[in-house]
Amino acid sequence: FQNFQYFKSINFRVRKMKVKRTQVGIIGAGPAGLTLARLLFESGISTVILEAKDREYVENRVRAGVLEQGSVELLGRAKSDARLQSNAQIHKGIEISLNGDRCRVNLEKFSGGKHVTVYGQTEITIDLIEVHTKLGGEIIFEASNVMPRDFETKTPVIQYESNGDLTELQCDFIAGCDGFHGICRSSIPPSKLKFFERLYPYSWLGILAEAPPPSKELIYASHERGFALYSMRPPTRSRLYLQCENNTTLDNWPDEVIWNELRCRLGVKDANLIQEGEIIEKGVTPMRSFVTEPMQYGNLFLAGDAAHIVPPTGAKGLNLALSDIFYLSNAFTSFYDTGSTKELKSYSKTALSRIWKTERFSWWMTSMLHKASETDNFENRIRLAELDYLLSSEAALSSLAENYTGLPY
Ligand code: RFL
Ligand code: PHB
Repeated sequence: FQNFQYFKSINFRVRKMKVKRTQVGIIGAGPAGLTLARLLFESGISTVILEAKDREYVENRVRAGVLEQGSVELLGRAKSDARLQSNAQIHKGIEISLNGDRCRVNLEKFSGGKHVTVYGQTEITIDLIEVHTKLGGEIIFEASNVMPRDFETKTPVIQYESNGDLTELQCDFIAGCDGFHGICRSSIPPSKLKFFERLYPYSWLGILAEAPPPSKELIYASHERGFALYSMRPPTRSRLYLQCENNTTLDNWPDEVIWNELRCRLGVKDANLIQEGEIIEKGVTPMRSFVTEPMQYGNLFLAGDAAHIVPPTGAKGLNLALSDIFYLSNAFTSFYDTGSTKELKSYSKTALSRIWKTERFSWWMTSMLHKASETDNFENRIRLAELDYLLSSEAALSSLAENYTGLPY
C-alpha cells in the first residue's frame, strides 16, 4: 500500500518530457558559451545555449575590460566585433606605480609590436547575444534545473525546465561554459578530476563610476596601504579597484572612503588625476587561482571559468575563456568536417598548457603588486625587490609585456 501511495504521488508529479535535438548543447551564456555558439554557427554546426539567468541580468554584469589581440581576432571570427572596432581603445602601455611613483611600461616596444584593447565584457556580451539571436541562433534564458546527463555515452542529453516545460535536449556533445559555480564540473565524478587551488588573503573592492578617465592608460599601483587599479570603460566611465580584506562588507566602504583611499594609493602627485563621479556599481571579488584537470569527461567539455579561475590582476580570465573556445571550436569543426576526434581528444592537454602559463603570470602579478600580511615582512621585501627588478630590467619588462598582451595560441 505504501508503495502504491508513493507510485501515485510520483505519477501525479510526472510531466510530459519534450524532446529537442542539436549537435552541441552549450550550458552558460557568458563570453565562453556565446563565442562558442557564434563560431559553431558560422561553421554550420547547430547549438542551443541554456542560460540560468535572464537576458537583462547577463547583459548587465560588470566584469573584465582588457582584451588580448587573440581575443579580439576571435570575436572578429564570431562576427561580433562591429561595435568593438569602432568604440574600443587600443592601449600600447600600462603604468606601474610604487608608493606614488609612476613608471610607464611600453608594452608595444617590449612585446615586439603588440597591444591590448580596452572594451568592457558587458559590451562584448551584449554584442554576441545581439548578433547570435539576430542570425537565428537559439539562447534559452531563465532555463532552470539544467542537468547534463549520459555524457559518458555517445548520446548525451541536457535536461532542463523552461516556462514550465520539462525538456530533454539530445546532443552529440555538451560544452560546459557555466562558470565557476555552474553544474557541469560538479556533474563529473570527482574521482575523475584533479583540482589545484590557491586562495589569497585579500579581495578586490571594485567600483564603476560615472567619471571620465583622466589617465590614458591603466595604472597598477602597489602601495604600503595596499594595491589599487585604475581602469576605464571609455568614453565616460572609470573602473577602479582597491585591495581589501577578505571579510569586508560594502558597509565598510562609503563612497567618500573609497575616493580617499584611491587618491592615496594611486598616490598621484597631481591632485587632479582622480576625478570623482557617481558610483553606479560596487562589489567585492575574492581572489582565487584554480585549475581542473582534465577539462573533459566523455562527451562533456569544460571551458572558461567552469574549468579554471585566475585572480583578476593580470586581466586574464576572459581572455583564457576565449582561448579555450578557440581550441574547442576548432576541435568541433574538425570533427564535423572530417569525422576526426583527434583535436577533441587533445583539447584538454592543448588548452591546459596555455592555461598553466597564464595561471603563473596572474599569480606572479598578484603576489608582486598586493600587500602581503603585515607579519610577513620577508614576503613584503621580496615583492619590492621583484618590482625594483622588473622596472630596471629589459628582460623582465619583455616577459611582462609578452604575457600581458597574450601568449600565442
Ligand atoms: P561566466 O562569465 O561566469 O559565464 C557563465 C554563465 O553560465 C551561467 N550559469 C548557468 N547556466 C545554466 N545552468 C546553470 N546551472 C548555470 N550556472 C551558471 C551563468 O549565469 C553565466 O551566464 O563564465 P565564462 O563564459 O567562462 O567567462 C569567464 C569570464 O566571465 C571571467 O573569467 C572574467 O570576467 C574574469 N575577469 C577578467 N577577465 C579578463 O580577462 N580581464 C579582466 O580585466 C577581468 N577583470 C574579471 C575581472 C572578473 C571579475 N569578477 C567579478 C569575477 C574583474 C572582475 C571584478
Ligand atoms: C577592468 O577594467 O575591469 C580590469 C582591468 C585590468 C585588470 C582587471 C580588471 O587587471
